[in-house]
Amino acid sequence: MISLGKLFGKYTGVLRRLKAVYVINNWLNRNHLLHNKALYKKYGLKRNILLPLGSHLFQPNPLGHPWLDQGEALKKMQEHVGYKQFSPSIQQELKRFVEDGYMILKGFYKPEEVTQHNREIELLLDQKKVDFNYTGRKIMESYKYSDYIDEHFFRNPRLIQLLNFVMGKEVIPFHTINFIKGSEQRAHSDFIHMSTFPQGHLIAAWTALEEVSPDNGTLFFYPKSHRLPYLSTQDYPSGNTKWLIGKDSNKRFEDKIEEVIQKNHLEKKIFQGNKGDVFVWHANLIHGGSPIEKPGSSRKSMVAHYFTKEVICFHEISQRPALIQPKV
Ligand SMILES: O=C(O)CCC(=O)C(=O)O
Repeated sequence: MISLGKLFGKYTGVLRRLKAVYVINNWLNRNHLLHNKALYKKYGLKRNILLPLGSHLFQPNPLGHPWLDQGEALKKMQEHVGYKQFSPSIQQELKRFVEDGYMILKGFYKPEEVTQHNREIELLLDQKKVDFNYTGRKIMESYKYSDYIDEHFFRNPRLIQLLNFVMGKEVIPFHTINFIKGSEQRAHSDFIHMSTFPQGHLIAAWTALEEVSPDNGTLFFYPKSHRLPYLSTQDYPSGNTKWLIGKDSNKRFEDKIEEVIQKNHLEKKIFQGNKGDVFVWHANLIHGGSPIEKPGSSRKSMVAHYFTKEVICFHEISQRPALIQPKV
């Protein structure tokens, strides 16, 4: 499948900002957008499926949020027959997800599974099947080239079962990002990058593929920030025009998030995972990567993002419909 996304992997120039380029990419990948016809109809959106897409085209619909973002979520969850299938420790984490916006799954993967995962990444890099993208830190979509990563991690049945329960719908595995060193990414919420209508139908699972410490760059996050309003490109000066994505839109979004953190006096926490631990976060949880205190340290990790079925999936920051592609 032709994908400008792949060609663009290392490209940082002005074409990245041209909405027309994305429309061409949408046309080239139109088979992966056809399902949107029925969804646009369902949600009353009169728009060609190839055109740019953003939050400004939708009327907010809180009734469409996932069940655990609705009133009395804790009570409803604890009464749900599915809740009882989970161990007491997972049940505790599920409560934490509702109240604080994240879950910690200690020792979710065995050390030997993680060792094998790391071997697969090394091999894929050696064989040049994957590479770092333009950020210099992210290896996108390793699952497409490794059955092991796909089946044991991205589509791990125990993980999928848990995510389906949390989201109250079947999840759609969207993509994976591997890191060899810490991201040092500023505070953000993923929802601006992977957006849905109705809002909130996204969840992320981050796996520590080696021990994480301040030396190699922990994850940081702000408990309860998931309950703040979702931010869109209309909530900060994105610089978007009819034809272009704003030059510093992402930087300005992250500046806005800083403001939100200050204004709401959010408390920062860090996660120092061990090899095989999984940290799951809510679509709107503010998080990022702490600075690497010991230069040159590795911090192997993988984050996987999951949309849910029956919602419109897009990228608010670049105003694109999401291309949900099968494995090649
Ligand atoms: O791995 C990290 O350091 C942060 C990753 C992250 O913020 C993200 O994937 O959204």
